Amino acid sequence: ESEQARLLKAAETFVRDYAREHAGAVDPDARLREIADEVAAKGTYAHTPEELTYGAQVAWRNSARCIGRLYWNNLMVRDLRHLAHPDDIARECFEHLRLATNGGRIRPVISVFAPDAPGRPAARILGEQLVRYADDPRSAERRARAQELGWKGGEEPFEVLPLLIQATPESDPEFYELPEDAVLEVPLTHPHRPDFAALGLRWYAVPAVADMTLEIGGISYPAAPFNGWYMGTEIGSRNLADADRYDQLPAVAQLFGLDASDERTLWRDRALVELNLAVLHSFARVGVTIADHHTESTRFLAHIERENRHGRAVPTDWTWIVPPLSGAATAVFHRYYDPPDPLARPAFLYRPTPWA
Ligand code: HEM
Ligand code: NRG
Repeated sequence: ESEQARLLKAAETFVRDYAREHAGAVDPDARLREIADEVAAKGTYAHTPEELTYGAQVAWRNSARCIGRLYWNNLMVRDLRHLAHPDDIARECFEHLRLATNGGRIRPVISVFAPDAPGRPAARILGEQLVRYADDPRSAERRARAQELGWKGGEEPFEVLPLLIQATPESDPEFYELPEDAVLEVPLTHPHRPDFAALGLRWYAVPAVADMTLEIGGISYPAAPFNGWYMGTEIGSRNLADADRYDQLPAVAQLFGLDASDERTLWRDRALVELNLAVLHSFARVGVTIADHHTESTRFLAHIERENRHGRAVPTDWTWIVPPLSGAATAVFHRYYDPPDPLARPAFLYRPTPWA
């Protein structure tokens, strides 16, 4: 099967889905003839702004690992397909963070930069998220890469890494320090323990995933960073708690005087609760949107009900949806789900390496 045949087939599925969900707004046959002409002439085609918005929103709706999908329809889609140069991408990533941060009232946003074209892959944003810290073991590779490129930093705890943007597989990435006004951070405090602040913990406000490819109607958008808001457990149960991340449970246990010499004191569990409580308390204290895992679980079940009323399944990966704290105490634990469909499109896809 030729590349063009594959593209046309994917476009057909997408355009017909779009038409079905926008009854009367478009004639899919006419639109598909237009796309066929464009593909014959150029080997690719361009989505209309409306198709791009719908495609990005449905990619979110299809994300089987995301508990936050109730608001899929409210994703703000920034059409930046005319931008392909790393300098422009960096500048608009900073603007993305400002728009998403919105003074603390986090808004879900996606910025869609130029797509891959036949024989001409688009630029890549290297690293998992727009904002990451240099001393997070998960970012060791990005930190080393930045330092190789001449970045002077990475000595202090919780230093924000520069963005790395690579224009082509052959060129070196460029690095861009994030402006201070683009990165809102939250110092962690505890509602009943003033000495918690002395742990020196903090986290950033906006989780903006930058290493997944948005695929819509056969077109790949590898530079399409997106964000929602945090669920507290992502920070309190994983980022700061995992032994191969910030590994803070021993320090928290010590602060609270827990007996860490015996697993049966459940010191890990008690430390996890205190840490998660501190995360939720701290974000609320400085007015930054964050969800607790009980509320987000209930919202997700409301999402399933609403989708089912619209005649749609909600493909769901239980192992990612159940929160990493008090799993069985949340509403999402106690049921089965529609199985994830790896072929569902539009989608956010992993890539084994930035250029694969
Ligand atoms: C995964 C929550 C918005 C797409 C997740 C995870 C959580 C979550 C807790 C699991 C992360 C992990 O365990 O590491 C939320 C919340 C949102 C939100 C509370 C608030 C609005 C979004 C948006 C998009 C999105 C706006 C895309 C437009 C995804 C995808 C994954 C995911 C693709 C899977 C990531 C992966 O496989 O690594 N989300 N999300 N989410 N979310 Fe959301
Ligand atoms: N667990 C990761 C973030 C993954 C995506 N989570 C979201 N996405 N909430 C972490 O940094 O902890 N989102 O788009 O809101």
